[in-house]
Amino acid sequence: MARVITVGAAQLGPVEKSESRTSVVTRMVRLMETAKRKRCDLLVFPELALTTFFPRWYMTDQAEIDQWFEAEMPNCDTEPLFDMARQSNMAFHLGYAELCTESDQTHHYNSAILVNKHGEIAAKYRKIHLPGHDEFDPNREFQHLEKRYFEVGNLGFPVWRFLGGIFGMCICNDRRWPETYRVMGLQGVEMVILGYNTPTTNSQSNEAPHVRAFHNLLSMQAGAYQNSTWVVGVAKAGNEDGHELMGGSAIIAPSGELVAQCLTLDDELAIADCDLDATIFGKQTIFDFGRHRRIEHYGIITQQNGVTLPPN
Ligand code: ING
Repeated sequence: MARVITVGAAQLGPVEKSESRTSVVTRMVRLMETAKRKRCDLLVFPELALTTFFPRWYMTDQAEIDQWFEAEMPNCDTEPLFDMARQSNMAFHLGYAELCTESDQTHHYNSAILVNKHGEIAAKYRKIHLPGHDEFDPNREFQHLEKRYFEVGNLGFPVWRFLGGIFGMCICNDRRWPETYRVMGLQGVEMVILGYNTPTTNSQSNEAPHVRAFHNLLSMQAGAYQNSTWVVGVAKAGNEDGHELMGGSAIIAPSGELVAQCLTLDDELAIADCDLDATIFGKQTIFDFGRHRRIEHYGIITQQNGVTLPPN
């Protein structure tokens, strides 16, 4: 019996500083309407979908920083997305900047949620691998201040039973770390969903843009293949106030093969029928962790962070 889910990668084009949440949500609802016509079961929006990629800007005033965050979810700006989910019988993924209060402390996370077909939040993830830096860096062509504006996610990499399968989430830079997929792979994940806002160029080197596009797919295709899971990676793309973000949103099969990809840097839908049962063969043969993985023979990991070099 196949467990086919029709997935829409809902890439967003640029969101500039001046664009309102209402305007962005209107664009997102339009993509949901198209996805409904194409019978999508799940629609995946990018990381920080509701605003411009504000970590590129150096800010010191907390009120100015907090304007980019959502204090509630859903809220009056995003409620139309939840309404569309209910009306369209369609689940969706949303990345956004989360402002929350936990035990009387205010926290700022780069977060993502899974919303079910009833418009209810079924899962939440908070970004763990925060790239960039926390103070203004004059040596960079542009800033990447995620370490300044977000705390490290405190929810780990859980998986959830969702839409008849096992789903997990990560966000952007998380996709570059093999641990991200393996931690979820060890929990039987069948589809990893992620959004990204990735600058087309490297602020610290003259890396060619095609290399960045290569690394984007390499990371996601490897994660998919090595854990026999679907991976859906969706960009916010295009030129935001003079800063280029790459596109390349993709739906990747458990074999690691590229099944669908967005071709533009605008609002665009790439759709694929994803059979969750396609994950079974890899999990029961080459990546049957129980039969083949021998972590007890890998040698002792002397430290969790940094590199342990061999003696000279
Ligand atoms: N963006 C980038 C990403 O990981 C980056 C930052 C790009 C880091 C390329 C290293 C190399 O895709 C976010 N938002 O994490």
